[in-house]
Amino acid sequence: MESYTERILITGALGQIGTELTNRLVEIHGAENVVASGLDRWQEGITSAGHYERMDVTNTQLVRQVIQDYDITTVYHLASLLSGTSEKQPIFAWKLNLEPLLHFCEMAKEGLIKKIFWPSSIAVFGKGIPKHDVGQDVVLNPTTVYGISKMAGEKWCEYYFDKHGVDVRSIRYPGLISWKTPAGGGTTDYAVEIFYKAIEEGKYTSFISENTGMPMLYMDDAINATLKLMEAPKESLTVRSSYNLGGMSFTPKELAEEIKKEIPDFTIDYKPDFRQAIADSWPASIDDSVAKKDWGLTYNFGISEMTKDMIKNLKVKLA
Ligand code: AKB
Repeated sequence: MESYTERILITGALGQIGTELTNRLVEIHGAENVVASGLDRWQEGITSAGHYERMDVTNTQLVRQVIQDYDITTVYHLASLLSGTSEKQPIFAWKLNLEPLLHFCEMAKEGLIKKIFWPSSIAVFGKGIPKHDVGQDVVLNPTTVYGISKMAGEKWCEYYFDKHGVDVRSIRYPGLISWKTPAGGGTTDYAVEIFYKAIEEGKYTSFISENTGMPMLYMDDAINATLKLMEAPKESLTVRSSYNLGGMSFTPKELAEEIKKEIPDFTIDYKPDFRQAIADSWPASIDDSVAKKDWGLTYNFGISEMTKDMIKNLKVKLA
Protein backbone atom coordinates (compact mmCIF):
# COMPACT_ATOMS: atom_id res chain seq x y z
CA MET A 1 0.00 0.00 0.00
CA GLU A 2 1.25 3.49 -0.93
CA SER A 3 2.10 5.60 2.14
CA TYR A 4 1.96 9.40 2.26
CA THR A 5 0.90 12.18 4.63
CA GLU A 6 -2.71 12.98 3.96
CA ARG A 7 -3.54 16.63 3.33
CA ILE A 8 -7.29 16.99 3.37
CA LEU A 9 -9.76 19.47 1.85
CA ILE A 10 -13.39 19.41 3.01
CA THR A 11 -16.03 21.25 0.99
CA GLY A 12 -19.28 22.09 2.76
CA ALA A 13 -17.24 21.97 5.96
CA LEU A 14 -19.71 24.15 7.86
CA GLY A 15 -22.69 21.94 7.05
CA GLN A 16 -24.38 19.16 9.02
CA ILE A 17 -21.86 16.42 8.12
CA GLY A 18 -18.96 18.78 7.45
CA THR A 19 -18.60 20.23 10.95
CA GLU A 20 -18.43 16.82 12.63
CA LEU A 21 -16.34 15.16 9.96
CA THR A 22 -13.86 18.04 10.08
CA ASN A 23 -13.42 17.60 13.85
CA ARG A 24 -12.77 13.87 13.48
CA LEU A 25 -10.31 14.41 10.62
CA VAL A 26 -8.46 16.99 12.73
CA GLU A 27 -8.21 14.44 15.59
CA ILE A 28 -6.80 11.82 13.23
CA HIS A 29 -4.55 13.87 10.92
CA GLY A 30 -3.79 17.02 12.94
CA ALA A 31 -5.24 20.50 12.36
CA GLU A 32 -2.34 21.56 10.10
CA ASN A 33 -3.24 18.84 7.59
CA VAL A 34 -6.92 19.75 7.32
CA VAL A 35 -8.34 22.59 5.19
CA ALA A 36 -12.01 23.39 5.77
CA SER A 37 -13.92 25.35 3.14
CA GLY A 38 -17.34 26.94 2.88
CA LEU A 39 -19.22 30.01 1.71
CA ASP A 40 -19.08 31.89 5.02
CA ARG A 41 -16.48 34.50 5.91
CA TRP A 42 -13.71 33.39 8.23
CA GLN A 43 -14.30 34.18 11.88
CA GLU A 44 -12.70 33.00 15.12
CA GLY A 45 -13.70 29.43 15.91
CA ILE A 46 -15.44 28.83 12.57
CA THR A 47 -13.79 25.39 12.38
CA SER A 48 -11.31 23.18 14.23
CA ALA A 49 -9.29 22.75 11.01
CA GLY A 50 -5.90 24.44 10.83
CA HIS A 51 -6.90 26.30 7.66
CA TYR A 52 -10.09 27.80 6.29
CA GLU A 53 -10.79 28.85 2.72
CA ARG A 54 -13.86 30.86 1.86
CA MET A 55 -14.63 29.20 -1.43
CA ASP A 56 -17.49 28.76 -3.87
CA VAL A 57 -16.95 25.18 -4.95
CA THR A 58 -18.28 25.91 -8.47
CA ASN A 59 -15.35 28.33 -8.99
CA THR A 60 -13.05 25.84 -10.69
CA GLN A 61 -10.02 28.14 -10.86
CA LEU A 62 -10.12 28.93 -7.17
CA VAL A 63 -10.66 25.29 -6.21
CA ARG A 64 -7.68 24.19 -8.31
CA GLN A 65 -5.56 26.91 -6.70
CA VAL A 66 -6.52 25.73 -3.20
CA ILE A 67 -5.72 22.10 -4.10
CA GLN A 68 -2.29 23.17 -5.34
CA ASP A 69 -1.50 25.68 -2.58
CA TYR A 70 -2.07 23.14 0.19
CA ASP A 71 -0.80 20.03 -1.68
CA ILE A 72 -4.15 18.36 -1.07
CA THR A 73 -4.13 14.56 -1.37
CA THR A 74 -7.70 13.78 -0.24
CA VAL A 75 -10.97 15.62 -0.81
CA TYR A 76 -14.19 15.13 1.14
CA HIS A 77 -16.54 16.90 -1.23
CA LEU A 78 -19.70 17.42 0.82
CA ALA A 79 -21.14 20.66 -0.61
CA SER A 80 -24.58 19.88 -1.99
CA LEU A 81 -28.22 21.06 -2.13
CA LEU A 82 -30.55 18.58 -0.41
CA SER A 83 -33.81 17.17 -1.74
CA GLY A 84 -36.33 19.84 -0.68
CA THR A 85 -34.19 22.79 -1.75
CA SER A 86 -33.22 21.09 -5.01
CA GLU A 87 -36.88 20.92 -6.08
CA LYS A 88 -37.05 24.71 -5.70
CA GLN A 89 -33.80 25.42 -7.57
CA PRO A 90 -33.39 22.56 -10.09
CA ILE A 91 -30.85 24.17 -12.41
CA PHE A 92 -28.63 25.38 -9.60
CA ALA A 93 -28.97 21.98 -7.86
CA TRP A 94 -27.70 20.22 -10.97
CA LYS A 95 -24.78 22.65 -11.25
CA LEU A 96 -23.77 22.44 -7.60
CA ASN A 97 -24.37 18.72 -7.12
CA LEU A 98 -22.60 17.60 -10.29
CA GLU A 99 -20.03 19.99 -11.78
CA PRO A 100 -17.60 20.28 -8.82
CA LEU A 101 -17.58 16.47 -8.51
CA LEU A 102 -16.51 16.19 -12.15
CA HIS A 103 -13.86 18.85 -11.58
CA PHE A 104 -12.41 16.93 -8.60
CA CYS A 105 -12.44 13.71 -10.64
CA GLU A 106 -10.60 15.50 -13.47
CA MET A 107 -7.95 16.77 -11.02
CA ALA A 108 -7.55 13.23 -9.65
CA LYS A 109 -7.18 11.95 -13.22
CA GLU A 110 -4.37 14.49 -13.71
CA GLY A 111 -2.70 13.15 -10.54
CA LEU A 112 -3.30 16.28 -8.44
CA ILE A 113 -5.49 14.41 -5.90
CA LYS A 114 -5.21 10.79 -4.72
CA LYS A 115 -8.60 10.10 -3.15
CA ILE A 116 -12.11 11.59 -3.15
CA PHE A 117 -15.14 11.03 -0.94
CA TRP A 118 -18.51 12.07 -2.36
CA PRO A 119 -21.89 11.54 -0.66
CA SER A 120 -24.78 10.02 -2.57
CA SER A 121 -28.21 9.39 -1.05
CA ILE A 122 -31.12 6.98 -0.75
CA ALA A 123 -32.77 9.48 -3.13
CA VAL A 124 -31.24 7.60 -6.08
CA PHE A 125 -33.79 4.77 -5.84
CA GLY A 126 -37.13 6.39 -6.67
CA LYS A 127 -40.45 5.04 -7.88
CA GLY A 128 -41.27 1.43 -8.76
CA ILE A 129 -38.55 0.00 -6.53
CA PRO A 130 -39.61 -2.26 -3.62
CA LYS A 131 -40.07 -0.32 -0.38
CA HIS A 132 -38.17 -2.66 1.95
CA ASP A 133 -34.63 -4.03 2.11
CA VAL A 134 -33.67 -2.39 -1.16
CA GLY A 135 -30.53 -4.08 -2.45
CA GLN A 136 -27.25 -2.66 -3.71
CA ASP A 137 -27.78 -3.37 -7.39
CA VAL A 138 -31.42 -2.52 -8.09
CA VAL A 139 -32.34 -0.39 -11.09
CA LEU A 140 -32.26 3.29 -10.12
CA ASN A 141 -35.32 5.36 -11.00
CA PRO A 142 -35.13 8.71 -9.18
CA THR A 143 -38.02 11.14 -9.67
CA THR A 144 -36.56 14.13 -7.81
CA VAL A 145 -34.03 16.74 -8.94
CA TYR A 146 -31.76 15.73 -6.06
CA GLY A 147 -32.07 12.00 -6.81
CA ILE A 148 -31.34 12.56 -10.50
CA SER A 149 -28.20 14.56 -9.64
CA LYS A 150 -27.02 11.90 -7.17
CA MET A 151 -27.66 9.06 -9.63
CA ALA A 152 -25.69 10.88 -12.34
CA GLY A 153 -22.89 11.58 -9.84
CA GLU A 154 -22.67 7.89 -8.94
CA LYS A 155 -22.35 6.99 -12.61
CA TRP A 156 -19.58 9.55 -13.03
CA CYS A 157 -17.73 8.11 -10.01
CA GLU A 158 -17.91 4.64 -11.55
CA TYR A 159 -16.83 5.99 -14.92
CA TYR A 160 -13.76 7.80 -13.56
CA PHE A 161 -12.74 4.70 -11.60
CA ASP A 162 -13.25 2.30 -14.52
CA LYS A 163 -11.68 4.47 -17.22
CA HIS A 164 -9.03 6.40 -15.31
CA GLY A 165 -8.48 4.54 -12.02
CA VAL A 166 -9.67 7.55 -10.00
CA ASP A 167 -10.09 6.46 -6.37
CA VAL A 168 -13.45 8.03 -5.64
CA ARG A 169 -15.55 6.44 -2.89
CA SER A 170 -19.16 7.05 -2.00
CA ILE A 171 -21.98 6.21 0.42
CA ARG A 172 -25.73 6.46 -0.17
CA TYR A 173 -26.55 8.24 3.08
CA PRO A 174 -30.00 7.79 4.57
CA GLY A 175 -31.48 10.67 6.61
CA LEU A 176 -28.82 11.98 8.99
CA ILE A 177 -29.71 12.90 12.56
CA SER A 178 -27.40 15.11 14.63
CA TRP A 179 -27.50 17.79 17.33
CA LYS A 180 -24.30 19.80 16.73
CA THR A 181 -25.20 21.48 13.42
CA PRO A 182 -28.78 21.75 12.10
CA ALA A 183 -29.69 20.08 8.82
CA GLY A 184 -31.23 22.17 6.06
CA GLY A 185 -33.49 21.56 3.09
CA GLY A 186 -33.86 17.79 3.32
CA THR A 187 -36.90 15.52 3.36
CA THR A 188 -35.63 13.47 6.29
CA ASP A 189 -34.95 16.66 8.31
CA TYR A 190 -38.24 16.25 10.19
CA ALA A 191 -36.31 13.71 12.28
CA VAL A 192 -33.93 16.49 13.41
CA GLU A 193 -36.48 19.34 13.76
CA ILE A 194 -38.73 17.17 15.94
CA PHE A 195 -36.08 17.09 18.70
CA TYR A 196 -35.63 20.89 18.75
CA LYS A 197 -39.40 21.43 18.94
CA ALA A 198 -39.89 18.65 21.52
CA ILE A 199 -37.41 20.33 23.85
CA GLU A 200 -38.33 23.97 23.14
CA GLU A 201 -42.13 23.72 22.75
CA GLY A 202 -43.17 20.19 23.73
CA LYS A 203 -44.96 19.72 20.41
CA TYR A 204 -44.18 19.30 16.71
CA THR A 205 -46.07 19.45 13.41
CA SER A 206 -44.50 16.94 11.05
CA PHE A 207 -44.29 17.67 7.31
CA ILE A 208 -44.10 13.90 6.75
CA SER A 209 -47.17 11.74 7.47
CA GLU A 210 -47.26 9.49 10.51
CA ASN A 211 -46.74 6.11 8.86
CA THR A 212 -44.08 6.99 6.29
CA GLY A 213 -40.97 4.94 7.07
CA MET A 214 -37.53 6.11 5.96
CA PRO A 215 -34.00 4.89 6.68
CA MET A 216 -32.04 7.09 9.10
CA LEU A 217 -28.57 7.19 10.60
CA TYR A 218 -27.14 8.89 13.69
CA MET A 219 -24.25 11.21 12.86
CA ASP A 220 -21.68 9.31 14.95
CA ASP A 221 -22.40 6.19 12.90
CA ALA A 222 -22.32 8.19 9.66
CA ILE A 223 -18.88 9.65 10.45
CA ASN A 224 -17.50 6.25 11.51
CA ALA A 225 -18.80 4.67 8.31
CA THR A 226 -17.34 7.43 6.14
CA LEU A 227 -13.90 7.13 7.73
CA LYS A 228 -14.00 3.34 7.57
CA LEU A 229 -14.81 3.41 3.86
CA MET A 230 -12.01 5.90 3.18
CA GLU A 231 -9.48 3.79 5.15
CA ALA A 232 -10.46 0.48 3.49
CA PRO A 233 -7.89 -1.08 1.15
CA LYS A 234 -8.72 -0.32 -2.49
CA GLU A 235 -8.80 -4.01 -3.37
CA SER A 236 -11.64 -4.76 -0.95
CA LEU A 237 -14.06 -2.34 -2.60
CA THR A 238 -16.42 -3.95 -5.10
CA VAL A 239 -18.76 -0.96 -5.52
CA ARG A 240 -17.49 2.15 -7.30
CA SER A 241 -20.83 3.88 -7.75
CA SER A 242 -21.99 4.23 -4.13
CA TYR A 243 -22.51 1.89 -1.16
CA ASN A 244 -25.97 1.31 0.36
CA LEU A 245 -26.23 2.28 4.04
CA GLY A 246 -29.39 1.28 5.89
CA GLY A 247 -28.92 2.53 9.45
CA MET A 248 -32.26 2.26 11.26
CA SER A 249 -35.77 2.64 9.82
CA PHE A 250 -38.73 4.31 11.51
CA THR A 251 -41.83 6.42 10.89
CA PRO A 252 -42.60 9.85 12.45
CA LYS A 253 -45.12 8.10 14.72
CA GLU A 254 -42.53 5.61 15.96
CA LEU A 255 -40.03 8.40 16.58
CA ALA A 256 -42.64 10.43 18.48
CA GLU A 257 -43.35 7.40 20.69
CA GLU A 258 -39.64 7.10 21.45
CA ILE A 259 -39.42 10.82 22.31
CA LYS A 260 -42.43 10.50 24.64
CA LYS A 261 -40.45 8.02 26.74
CA GLU A 262 -38.03 10.89 27.52
CA ILE A 263 -40.48 13.84 27.35
CA PRO A 264 -43.86 12.39 28.44
CA ASP A 265 -45.93 15.52 27.57
CA PHE A 266 -44.66 15.68 23.98
CA THR A 267 -47.40 15.82 21.32
CA ILE A 268 -47.22 15.54 17.53
CA ASP A 269 -49.58 16.31 14.64
CA TYR A 270 -49.13 15.91 10.90
CA LYS A 271 -49.39 18.37 8.00
CA PRO A 272 -47.59 16.76 5.06
CA ASP A 273 -46.23 19.24 2.48
CA PHE A 274 -44.49 18.82 -0.91
CA ARG A 275 -41.79 16.71 0.76
CA GLN A 276 -44.32 13.90 1.36
CA ALA A 277 -44.23 13.03 -2.36
CA ILE A 278 -40.42 12.89 -2.19
CA ALA A 279 -40.57 10.58 0.85
CA ASP A 280 -43.17 8.39 -0.87
CA SER A 281 -40.75 7.79 -3.72
CA TRP A 282 -37.93 6.67 -1.39
CA PRO A 283 -37.37 3.27 0.25
CA ALA A 284 -38.40 2.59 3.85
CA SER A 285 -35.43 0.32 4.51
CA ILE A 286 -32.16 -0.58 2.84
CA ASP A 287 -30.05 -3.73 2.56
CA ASP A 288 -26.44 -2.74 3.33
CA SER A 289 -24.91 -6.22 3.43
CA VAL A 290 -22.38 -5.38 0.69
CA ALA A 291 -20.88 -2.52 2.74
CA LYS A 292 -20.75 -4.84 5.78
CA LYS A 293 -18.92 -7.49 3.78
CA ASP A 294 -16.54 -5.22 1.82
CA TRP A 295 -15.35 -2.79 4.51
CA GLY A 296 -16.90 -3.86 7.80
CA LEU A 297 -19.76 -1.35 8.18
CA THR A 298 -21.17 -1.43 11.74
CA TYR A 299 -23.56 0.74 13.79
CA ASN A 300 -23.66 1.74 17.45
CA PHE A 301 -27.00 3.58 17.53
CA GLY A 302 -30.57 2.29 17.20
CA ILE A 303 -33.67 4.48 17.59
CA SER A 304 -33.69 4.49 21.40
CA GLU A 305 -29.93 5.09 21.87
CA MET A 306 -30.11 7.88 19.28
CA THR A 307 -33.20 9.49 20.87
CA LYS A 308 -31.66 9.46 24.35
CA ASP A 309 -28.38 10.93 23.07
CA MET A 310 -30.11 13.65 21.00
CA ILE A 311 -32.28 14.77 23.92
CA LYS A 312 -29.42 14.71 26.43
CA ASN A 313 -27.15 16.84 24.21
CA LEU A 314 -29.79 19.21 22.84
CA LYS A 315 -31.08 19.98 26.35
CA VAL A 316 -27.61 21.26 27.23
CA LYS A 317 -27.16 23.07 23.90
CA LEU A 318 -30.55 24.83 24.05
CA ALA A 319 -30.43 25.66 27.79
C1 AKB B 1 -32.53 14.65 2.22
O1 AKB B 1 -33.53 14.39 2.90
O2 AKB B 1 -32.54 15.33 1.21
C2 AKB B 1 -31.22 14.04 2.65
C3 AKB B 1 -30.96 12.71 2.03
C4 AKB B 1 -31.74 11.53 2.44
O3 AKB B 1 -30.13 12.61 1.18
N1 AKB B 1 -31.17 13.92 4.08
